[in-house]
Amino acid sequence: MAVDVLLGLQWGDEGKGKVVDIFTQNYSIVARFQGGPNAGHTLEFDGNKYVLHTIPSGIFHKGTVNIIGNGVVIDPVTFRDEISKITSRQQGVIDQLFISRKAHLILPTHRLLDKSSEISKGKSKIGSTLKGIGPAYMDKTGRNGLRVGDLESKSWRDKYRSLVKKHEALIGFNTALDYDLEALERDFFESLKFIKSFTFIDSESYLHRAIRDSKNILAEGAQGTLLDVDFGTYPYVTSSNTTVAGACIGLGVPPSAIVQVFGIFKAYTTRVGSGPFPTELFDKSGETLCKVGCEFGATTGRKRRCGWLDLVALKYACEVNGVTQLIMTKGDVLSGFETIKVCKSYKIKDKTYDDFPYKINETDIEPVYQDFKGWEADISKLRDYGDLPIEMKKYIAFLEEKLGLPIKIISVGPDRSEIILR
Ligand code: 2SA
Ligand code: GDP
Ligand code: MG
Repeated sequence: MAVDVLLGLQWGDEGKGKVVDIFTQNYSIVARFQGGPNAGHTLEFDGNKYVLHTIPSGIFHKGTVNIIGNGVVIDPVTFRDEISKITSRQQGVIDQLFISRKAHLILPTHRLLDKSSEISKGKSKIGSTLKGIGPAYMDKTGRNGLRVGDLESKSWRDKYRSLVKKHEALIGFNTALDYDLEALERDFFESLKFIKSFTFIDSESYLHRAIRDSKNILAEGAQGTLLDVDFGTYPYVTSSNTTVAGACIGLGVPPSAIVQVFGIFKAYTTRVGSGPFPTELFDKSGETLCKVGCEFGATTGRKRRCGWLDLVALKYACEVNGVTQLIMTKGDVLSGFETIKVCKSYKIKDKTYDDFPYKINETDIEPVYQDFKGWEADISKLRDYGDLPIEMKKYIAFLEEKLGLPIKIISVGPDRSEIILR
Protein backbone atom coordinates (compact mmCIF):
# COMPACT_ATOMS: atom_id res chain seq x y z
CA MET A 1 0.00 0.00 0.00
CA ALA A 2 2.75 2.39 0.90
CA VAL A 3 6.42 3.03 1.37
CA ASP A 4 7.43 4.21 4.82
CA VAL A 5 10.98 5.35 5.51
CA LEU A 6 12.95 4.99 8.73
CA LEU A 7 16.11 7.06 8.91
CA GLY A 8 18.58 8.55 11.38
CA LEU A 9 18.34 12.21 12.36
CA GLN A 10 21.81 12.64 13.87
CA TRP A 11 25.29 11.30 13.01
CA GLY A 12 24.12 7.69 12.84
CA ASP A 13 23.81 4.92 15.45
CA GLU A 14 20.44 6.16 16.69
CA GLY A 15 19.18 2.58 17.00
CA LYS A 16 17.78 2.13 13.48
CA GLY A 17 18.47 -1.61 13.40
CA LYS A 18 16.61 -2.28 16.62
CA VAL A 19 13.51 -0.33 15.58
CA VAL A 20 13.39 -1.67 12.00
CA ASP A 21 13.45 -5.18 13.49
CA ILE A 22 10.45 -4.30 15.69
CA PHE A 23 8.57 -2.59 12.84
CA THR A 24 9.10 -5.47 10.40
CA GLN A 25 5.99 -7.33 11.58
CA ASN A 26 3.94 -4.57 9.86
CA TYR A 27 5.70 -4.82 6.49
CA SER A 28 5.94 -7.33 3.63
CA ILE A 29 9.25 -5.91 2.45
CA VAL A 30 12.20 -4.21 4.16
CA ALA A 31 14.66 -2.52 1.79
CA ARG A 32 18.02 -0.84 2.50
CA PHE A 33 18.53 2.20 0.28
CA GLN A 34 22.08 3.48 0.74
CA GLY A 35 25.43 3.02 2.43
CA GLY A 36 27.16 -0.31 2.68
CA PRO A 37 29.41 -2.19 5.08
CA ASN A 38 30.29 1.05 6.87
CA ALA A 39 26.91 0.72 8.63
CA GLY A 40 26.51 -1.29 11.81
CA HIS A 41 22.90 -1.95 12.78
CA THR A 42 22.54 -3.80 16.07
CA LEU A 43 19.63 -6.10 16.95
CA GLU A 44 19.18 -7.89 20.25
CA PHE A 45 16.61 -10.56 21.04
CA ASP A 46 16.38 -13.93 22.84
CA GLY A 47 19.71 -13.23 24.54
CA ASN A 48 21.52 -12.88 21.17
CA LYS A 49 23.14 -9.83 19.62
CA TYR A 50 23.52 -9.40 15.86
CA VAL A 51 25.28 -6.61 13.98
CA LEU A 52 24.14 -6.14 10.38
CA HIS A 53 26.16 -4.15 7.85
CA THR A 54 24.66 -4.63 4.38
CA ILE A 55 21.72 -6.89 5.15
CA PRO A 56 18.42 -5.15 5.98
CA SER A 57 17.28 -5.34 9.60
CA GLY A 58 14.05 -7.17 8.74
CA ILE A 59 16.05 -10.34 8.04
CA PHE A 60 15.04 -12.23 11.18
CA HIS A 61 11.34 -12.24 10.32
CA LYS A 62 10.51 -15.25 8.17
CA GLY A 63 7.98 -14.34 5.51
CA THR A 64 9.31 -10.81 5.05
CA VAL A 65 11.25 -10.10 1.88
CA ASN A 66 14.50 -8.20 2.46
CA ILE A 67 16.04 -6.24 -0.40
CA ILE A 68 19.47 -4.68 -0.77
CA GLY A 69 18.57 -1.73 -3.00
CA ASN A 70 20.37 -0.19 -5.95
CA GLY A 71 21.61 2.68 -3.78
CA VAL A 72 23.69 0.35 -1.60
CA VAL A 73 27.35 -0.45 -2.25
CA ILE A 74 28.17 -4.10 -1.55
CA ASP A 75 31.49 -5.63 -0.63
CA PRO A 76 31.09 -9.34 -1.47
CA VAL A 77 33.76 -10.22 1.13
CA THR A 78 32.03 -8.57 4.10
CA PHE A 79 28.64 -9.71 2.74
CA ARG A 80 29.77 -13.35 2.84
CA ASP A 81 31.12 -12.97 6.39
CA GLU A 82 27.95 -11.24 7.53
CA ILE A 83 25.73 -13.96 6.10
CA SER A 84 27.82 -16.71 7.67
CA LYS A 85 27.58 -15.03 11.09
CA ILE A 86 23.80 -14.89 11.04
CA THR A 87 23.12 -18.26 9.41
CA SER A 88 25.31 -20.06 11.94
CA ARG A 89 22.75 -19.04 14.58
CA GLN A 90 19.48 -18.61 12.65
CA GLN A 91 18.43 -21.08 9.98
CA GLY A 92 16.37 -20.19 6.92
CA VAL A 93 16.42 -16.44 7.41
CA ILE A 94 18.15 -15.60 4.13
CA ASP A 95 15.77 -17.44 1.80
CA GLN A 96 13.94 -14.20 1.08
CA LEU A 97 16.97 -11.91 0.68
CA PHE A 98 17.26 -10.35 -2.77
CA ILE A 99 19.94 -8.08 -4.20
CA SER A 100 19.44 -5.30 -6.74
CA ARG A 101 21.32 -5.80 -10.01
CA LYS A 102 22.00 -2.06 -9.98
CA ALA A 103 23.78 -2.04 -6.60
CA HIS A 104 27.45 -1.19 -7.03
CA LEU A 105 30.31 -3.44 -5.95
CA ILE A 106 33.11 -2.49 -3.61
CA LEU A 107 36.37 -3.93 -4.94
CA PRO A 108 39.49 -4.62 -2.84
CA THR A 109 41.15 -1.64 -4.53
CA HIS A 110 38.30 0.62 -3.35
CA ARG A 111 39.29 -0.24 0.21
CA LEU A 112 42.93 0.53 -0.57
CA LEU A 113 41.97 3.85 -2.16
CA ASP A 114 39.93 4.73 0.92
CA LYS A 115 42.95 4.12 3.11
CA SER A 116 45.23 6.00 0.75
CA SER A 117 42.92 9.02 0.74
CA GLU A 118 42.76 9.10 4.53
CA ILE A 119 46.55 8.81 4.86
CA SER A 120 47.04 11.69 2.45
CA LYS A 121 44.57 13.91 4.32
CA GLY A 122 46.60 13.55 7.53
CA LYS A 123 45.07 15.47 10.43
CA SER A 124 42.04 16.50 8.40
CA LYS A 125 41.05 12.91 7.62
CA ILE A 126 37.32 12.16 7.46
CA GLY A 127 37.50 9.31 9.95
CA SER A 128 36.19 6.85 7.37
CA THR A 129 35.38 3.28 8.38
CA LEU A 130 37.85 2.36 5.57
CA LYS A 131 35.32 0.03 3.97
CA GLY A 132 35.84 1.53 0.51
CA ILE A 133 32.56 3.46 0.54
CA GLY A 134 33.82 6.81 -0.81
CA PRO A 135 35.86 5.37 -3.70
CA ALA A 136 33.00 2.99 -4.69
CA TYR A 137 30.49 5.87 -4.87
CA MET A 138 33.09 7.96 -6.71
CA ASP A 139 33.29 5.26 -9.38
CA LYS A 140 29.49 5.13 -9.47
CA THR A 141 29.07 8.85 -10.13
CA GLY A 142 32.22 8.88 -12.29
CA ARG A 143 30.50 6.21 -14.43
CA ASN A 144 33.26 3.66 -13.96
CA GLY A 145 31.59 1.43 -11.39
CA LEU A 146 30.86 -2.29 -11.53
CA ARG A 147 27.41 -3.41 -10.58
CA VAL A 148 26.01 -6.65 -9.20
CA GLY A 149 24.34 -7.23 -12.58
CA ASP A 150 27.78 -7.20 -14.24
CA LEU A 151 28.56 -10.45 -12.45
CA GLU A 152 26.05 -12.10 -14.79
CA SER A 153 27.93 -10.89 -17.87
CA LYS A 154 30.72 -12.70 -19.75
CA SER A 155 32.78 -9.53 -19.98
CA TRP A 156 32.87 -9.15 -16.18
CA ARG A 157 36.57 -10.06 -15.82
CA ASP A 158 37.61 -7.54 -18.49
CA LYS A 159 35.58 -4.79 -16.83
CA TYR A 160 37.10 -5.69 -13.48
CA ARG A 161 40.68 -5.67 -14.82
CA SER A 162 40.30 -2.37 -16.58
CA LEU A 163 38.91 -0.67 -13.44
CA VAL A 164 41.58 -2.18 -11.20
CA LYS A 165 44.27 -0.93 -13.60
CA LYS A 166 42.98 2.62 -13.08
CA HIS A 167 42.92 2.12 -9.32
CA GLU A 168 46.47 0.72 -9.23
CA ALA A 169 47.76 3.82 -10.96
CA LEU A 170 46.16 5.96 -8.24
CA ILE A 171 47.27 3.75 -5.36
CA GLY A 172 50.83 3.78 -6.71
CA PHE A 173 51.14 7.43 -5.72
CA ASN A 174 50.92 6.54 -2.05
CA THR A 175 54.13 4.92 -0.94
CA ALA A 176 52.92 4.72 2.69
CA LEU A 177 50.36 2.08 1.73
CA ASP A 178 51.35 -1.50 2.40
CA TYR A 179 49.19 -4.18 0.75
CA ASP A 180 49.03 -7.59 -0.89
CA LEU A 181 46.54 -7.19 -3.72
CA GLU A 182 46.86 -10.81 -4.82
CA ALA A 183 45.71 -12.09 -1.43
CA LEU A 184 42.87 -9.55 -1.33
CA GLU A 185 41.77 -10.59 -4.82
CA ARG A 186 41.83 -14.30 -3.96
CA ASP A 187 39.40 -13.64 -1.12
CA PHE A 188 37.32 -11.33 -3.32
CA PHE A 189 36.92 -13.87 -6.11
CA GLU A 190 36.02 -16.61 -3.62
CA SER A 191 33.32 -14.36 -2.16
CA LEU A 192 31.93 -13.66 -5.64
CA LYS A 193 31.05 -17.34 -5.98
CA PHE A 194 29.11 -16.99 -2.75
CA ILE A 195 27.22 -13.83 -3.61
CA LYS A 196 26.26 -15.33 -6.98
CA SER A 197 24.26 -17.98 -5.12
CA PHE A 198 21.79 -15.21 -4.16
CA THR A 199 18.92 -13.99 -6.32
CA PHE A 200 19.67 -10.78 -8.19
CA ILE A 201 16.59 -8.77 -9.11
CA ASP A 202 15.56 -5.57 -10.83
CA SER A 203 14.55 -4.27 -7.44
CA GLU A 204 12.81 -1.12 -8.65
CA SER A 205 10.41 -3.21 -10.80
CA TYR A 206 9.94 -5.64 -7.91
CA LEU A 207 9.00 -2.72 -5.63
CA HIS A 208 6.71 -1.13 -8.23
CA ARG A 209 4.83 -4.43 -8.45
CA ALA A 210 4.65 -4.62 -4.67
CA ILE A 211 3.20 -1.08 -4.52
CA ARG A 212 0.59 -2.03 -7.16
CA ASP A 213 -0.23 -5.15 -5.10
CA SER A 214 -0.84 -2.97 -2.02
CA LYS A 215 2.10 -4.37 -0.07
CA ASN A 216 3.68 -2.39 2.75
CA ILE A 217 7.34 -1.53 2.27
CA LEU A 218 9.76 -0.18 4.86
CA ALA A 219 12.82 1.65 3.51
CA GLU A 220 15.75 1.44 5.94
CA GLY A 221 18.34 4.18 6.03
CA ALA A 222 21.94 3.92 7.20
CA GLN A 223 24.19 6.51 8.93
CA GLY A 224 22.24 9.70 9.65
CA THR A 225 21.07 13.03 8.24
CA LEU A 226 24.14 14.95 9.43
CA LEU A 227 26.31 12.53 7.43
CA ASP A 228 24.35 13.15 4.21
CA VAL A 229 26.71 14.10 1.37
CA ASP A 230 24.58 17.17 0.54
CA PHE A 231 23.01 18.22 3.84
CA GLY A 232 25.47 16.91 6.41
CA THR A 233 28.55 18.51 7.91
CA TYR A 234 30.46 18.39 4.61
CA PRO A 235 33.22 17.29 4.02
CA TYR A 236 32.91 15.21 7.20
CA VAL A 237 30.10 13.08 5.81
CA THR A 238 29.61 9.76 4.09
CA SER A 239 29.31 9.50 0.30
CA SER A 240 25.58 8.84 -0.07
CA ASN A 241 22.28 10.61 0.53
CA THR A 242 21.13 9.40 3.92
CA THR A 243 18.03 11.62 3.85
CA VAL A 244 14.51 10.82 2.64
CA ALA A 245 15.27 11.61 -1.01
CA GLY A 246 17.93 8.90 -0.81
CA ALA A 247 15.14 6.36 -0.38
CA CYS A 248 13.64 7.37 -3.75
CA ILE A 249 17.01 7.28 -5.50
CA GLY A 250 18.25 4.18 -3.71
CA LEU A 251 15.15 2.11 -4.39
CA GLY A 252 13.56 3.69 -7.47
CA VAL A 253 10.29 4.49 -5.71
CA PRO A 254 8.52 7.80 -6.37
CA PRO A 255 8.15 10.45 -3.64
CA SER A 256 4.37 10.15 -3.99
CA ALA A 257 4.57 6.55 -2.69
CA ILE A 258 6.08 7.67 0.62
CA VAL A 259 3.63 8.00 3.50
CA GLN A 260 5.36 7.93 6.89
CA VAL A 261 8.86 9.21 7.54
CA PHE A 262 10.04 7.83 10.88
CA GLY A 263 12.87 9.95 12.21
CA ILE A 264 14.93 8.31 14.91
CA PHE A 265 17.20 10.08 17.39
CA LYS A 266 19.08 9.39 20.60
CA ALA A 267 18.10 11.30 23.74
CA TYR A 268 21.65 12.72 23.54
CA THR A 269 24.11 12.94 20.64
CA THR A 270 27.02 10.84 19.42
CA ARG A 271 29.40 11.05 16.52
CA VAL A 272 32.12 8.65 15.37
CA GLY A 273 34.82 9.94 13.04
CA SER A 274 36.02 13.50 12.51
CA GLY A 275 34.06 16.71 12.04
CA PRO A 276 32.20 19.40 13.94
CA PHE A 277 30.07 18.47 16.95
CA PRO A 278 28.92 21.62 18.78
CA THR A 279 27.52 19.90 21.89
CA GLU A 280 30.41 17.46 22.33
CA LEU A 281 31.38 16.90 25.97
CA PHE A 282 34.97 16.47 27.11
CA ASP A 283 34.11 16.05 30.80
CA LYS A 284 32.78 13.44 33.20
CA SER A 285 29.24 13.67 31.73
CA GLY A 286 30.59 12.77 28.28
CA GLU A 287 32.46 9.82 29.73
CA THR A 288 29.32 8.63 31.54
CA LEU A 289 27.25 8.81 28.33
CA CYS A 290 29.90 6.77 26.52
CA LYS A 291 30.20 4.19 29.29
CA VAL A 292 26.52 3.75 30.13
CA GLY A 293 25.44 3.97 26.48
CA CYS A 294 28.19 1.52 25.37
CA GLU A 295 29.10 4.02 22.67
CA PHE A 296 31.54 2.11 20.49
CA GLY A 297 31.31 1.73 16.71
CA ALA A 298 29.28 -1.31 15.71
CA THR A 299 31.52 -1.83 12.66
CA THR A 300 34.96 -0.60 13.71
CA GLY A 301 34.78 -0.64 17.53
CA ARG A 302 35.93 3.01 17.61
CA LYS A 303 34.93 5.07 20.63
CA ARG A 304 32.03 7.36 19.79
CA ARG A 305 32.22 11.01 20.81
CA CYS A 306 29.31 11.95 23.10
CA GLY A 307 27.43 15.15 23.90
CA TRP A 308 24.06 16.66 24.80
CA LEU A 309 21.08 16.68 22.51
CA ASP A 310 21.31 19.37 19.81
CA LEU A 311 17.88 20.75 18.87
CA VAL A 312 19.25 23.08 16.18
CA ALA A 313 20.60 20.08 14.29
CA LEU A 314 17.60 17.90 15.11
CA LYS A 315 15.07 20.44 13.87
CA TYR A 316 17.05 20.84 10.65
CA ALA A 317 17.06 17.06 10.20
CA CYS A 318 13.27 16.88 10.73
CA GLU A 319 12.76 19.54 8.08
CA VAL A 320 15.13 18.09 5.48
CA ASN A 321 13.34 14.74 5.77
CA GLY A 322 9.74 15.83 6.28
CA VAL A 323 9.58 13.62 9.36
CA THR A 324 6.04 12.62 10.33
CA GLN A 325 6.80 10.74 13.58
CA LEU A 326 9.71 10.72 15.97
CA ILE A 327 11.31 7.79 17.73
CA MET A 328 13.57 8.49 20.71
CA THR A 329 16.12 5.90 21.87
CA LYS A 330 18.51 5.55 24.78
CA GLY A 331 16.58 7.74 27.25
CA ASP A 332 17.56 5.05 29.78
CA VAL A 333 21.19 6.17 29.43
CA LEU A 334 20.23 9.57 30.90
CA SER A 335 18.97 8.01 34.15
CA GLY A 336 21.13 9.14 37.08
CA PHE A 337 22.16 12.54 35.68
CA GLU A 338 21.38 15.35 38.11
CA THR A 339 21.04 17.84 35.25
CA ILE A 340 20.41 17.16 31.59
CA LYS A 341 21.15 19.85 29.00
CA VAL A 342 19.59 20.51 25.60
CA CYS A 343 21.08 22.90 23.04
CA LYS A 344 18.42 25.37 21.81
CA SER A 345 20.57 27.60 19.60
CA TYR A 346 24.17 28.30 18.61
CA LYS A 347 26.20 31.42 19.24
CA ILE A 348 28.94 32.21 16.72
CA LYS A 349 30.87 35.43 17.31
CA ASP A 350 27.97 37.00 19.31
CA LYS A 351 25.44 36.11 16.62
CA THR A 352 22.71 33.61 17.55
CA TYR A 353 21.69 30.91 15.09
CA ASP A 354 18.41 29.00 15.40
CA ASP A 355 18.85 27.47 11.95
CA PHE A 356 21.62 24.99 11.18
CA PRO A 357 24.35 27.27 9.78
CA TYR A 358 26.72 26.79 6.84
CA LYS A 359 29.39 27.90 9.30
CA ILE A 360 28.99 24.68 11.30
CA ASN A 361 32.65 23.85 10.67
CA GLU A 362 33.84 26.85 12.67
CA THR A 363 35.43 25.99 15.96
CA ASP A 364 33.97 28.85 17.97
CA ILE A 365 30.35 27.67 18.04
CA GLU A 366 28.95 28.07 21.51
CA PRO A 367 25.83 26.01 22.28
CA VAL A 368 23.09 27.82 24.22
CA TYR A 369 21.64 25.29 26.65
CA GLN A 370 18.42 24.82 28.56
CA ASP A 371 18.79 22.76 31.74
CA PHE A 372 16.43 19.99 32.81
CA LYS A 373 16.23 18.23 36.14
CA GLY A 374 17.29 14.61 35.75
CA TRP A 375 15.76 11.44 37.18
CA GLU A 376 17.16 8.53 39.16
CA ALA A 377 14.82 5.67 38.22
CA ASP A 378 15.91 2.77 36.01
CA ILE A 379 13.36 3.03 33.20
CA SER A 380 14.44 -0.02 31.20
CA LYS A 381 11.72 -2.26 32.66
CA LEU A 382 8.92 0.22 31.97
CA ARG A 383 6.51 -0.42 29.10
CA ASP A 384 3.85 2.27 29.70
CA TYR A 385 4.45 5.92 28.98
CA GLY A 386 2.45 6.85 32.07
CA ASP A 387 5.00 5.12 34.33
CA LEU A 388 7.98 7.22 33.16
CA PRO A 389 9.44 9.68 35.70
CA ILE A 390 7.78 13.10 35.56
CA GLU A 391 11.14 14.72 34.78
CA MET A 392 11.56 12.55 31.68
CA LYS A 393 8.03 13.37 30.55
CA LYS A 394 8.89 17.07 30.85
CA TYR A 395 12.03 16.50 28.77
CA ILE A 396 9.99 14.68 26.09
CA ALA A 397 7.22 17.34 26.08
CA PHE A 398 9.84 20.07 25.57
CA LEU A 399 11.34 18.26 22.58
CA GLU A 400 7.92 17.67 21.04
CA GLU A 401 7.03 21.30 21.44
CA LYS A 402 10.30 22.57 19.95
CA LEU A 403 10.27 20.10 17.07
CA GLY A 404 6.53 20.33 16.43
CA LEU A 405 6.29 16.56 16.08
CA PRO A 406 5.05 13.70 18.26
CA ILE A 407 7.51 11.26 19.82
CA LYS A 408 5.48 8.10 19.29
CA ILE A 409 8.03 5.50 20.34
CA ILE A 410 10.49 5.52 23.20
CA SER A 411 13.18 2.86 23.32
CA VAL A 412 14.45 2.12 26.83
CA GLY A 413 17.10 -0.54 26.24
CA PRO A 414 18.89 -2.48 23.48
CA ASP A 415 16.58 -5.52 23.51
CA ARG A 416 13.66 -5.93 21.11
CA SER A 417 11.31 -6.02 24.13
CA GLU A 418 12.57 -2.76 25.65
CA ILE A 419 10.19 -0.34 23.98
CA ILE A 420 7.31 1.99 24.90
CA LEU A 421 4.65 2.62 22.26
CA ARG A 422 2.37 5.61 22.86
P1 2SA B 1 32.71 6.25 5.46
O1 2SA B 1 33.14 4.95 6.03
O2 2SA B 1 33.66 6.75 4.41
O3 2SA B 1 31.29 6.28 5.03
O4 2SA B 1 32.86 7.32 6.68
C1 2SA B 1 32.54 8.68 6.49
C2 2SA B 1 31.98 9.27 7.77
O5 2SA B 1 30.74 8.61 8.07
C3 2SA B 1 30.80 8.07 9.35
N1 2SA B 1 30.09 6.77 9.39
C4 2SA B 1 29.38 6.38 10.44
N2 2SA B 1 28.98 7.06 11.55
C5 2SA B 1 28.27 6.35 12.46
N3 2SA B 1 28.03 4.99 12.36
C6 2SA B 1 28.44 4.31 11.28
N4 2SA B 1 28.48 2.96 11.30
C7 2SA B 1 29.31 2.27 12.33
C8 2SA B 1 28.50 2.07 13.61
C9 2SA B 1 30.58 3.08 12.55
C10 2SA B 1 31.76 2.38 13.24
O6 2SA B 1 27.37 1.62 13.47
O7 2SA B 1 28.97 2.34 14.71
O8 2SA B 1 31.69 1.22 13.62
O9 2SA B 1 32.79 3.06 13.40
C11 2SA B 1 29.08 5.02 10.23
N5 2SA B 1 29.54 4.67 9.01
C12 2SA B 1 30.15 5.76 8.51
C13 2SA B 1 32.29 7.81 9.60
O10 2SA B 1 32.58 7.65 10.96
C14 2SA B 1 32.89 9.05 8.97
O11 2SA B 1 32.75 10.12 9.86
P1 GDP C 1 22.09 1.98 14.20
O1 GDP C 1 23.29 2.09 13.36
O2 GDP C 1 21.24 3.20 14.15
O3 GDP C 1 21.29 0.73 13.96
O4 GDP C 1 22.60 1.90 15.73
P2 GDP C 1 23.84 1.02 16.29
O5 GDP C 1 23.46 -0.40 16.33
O6 GDP C 1 25.09 1.39 15.58
O7 GDP C 1 23.98 1.66 17.75
C1 GDP C 1 22.93 1.70 18.64
C2 GDP C 1 23.36 0.95 19.90
O8 GDP C 1 22.47 1.25 20.96
C3 GDP C 1 23.31 -0.55 19.74
O9 GDP C 1 24.30 -1.12 20.56
C4 GDP C 1 21.93 -0.91 20.25
O10 GDP C 1 21.87 -2.25 20.75
C5 GDP C 1 21.77 0.08 21.37
N1 GDP C 1 20.40 0.55 21.65
C6 GDP C 1 19.37 0.76 20.79
N2 GDP C 1 18.32 1.32 21.44
C7 GDP C 1 18.71 1.45 22.72
C8 GDP C 1 18.08 2.00 23.89
O11 GDP C 1 16.95 2.49 23.87
N3 GDP C 1 18.80 1.99 25.05
C9 GDP C 1 20.05 1.48 25.12
N4 GDP C 1 20.69 1.51 26.29
N5 GDP C 1 20.68 0.95 24.05
C10 GDP C 1 20.01 0.97 22.88
MG1 MG D 1 25.37 2.01 13.58
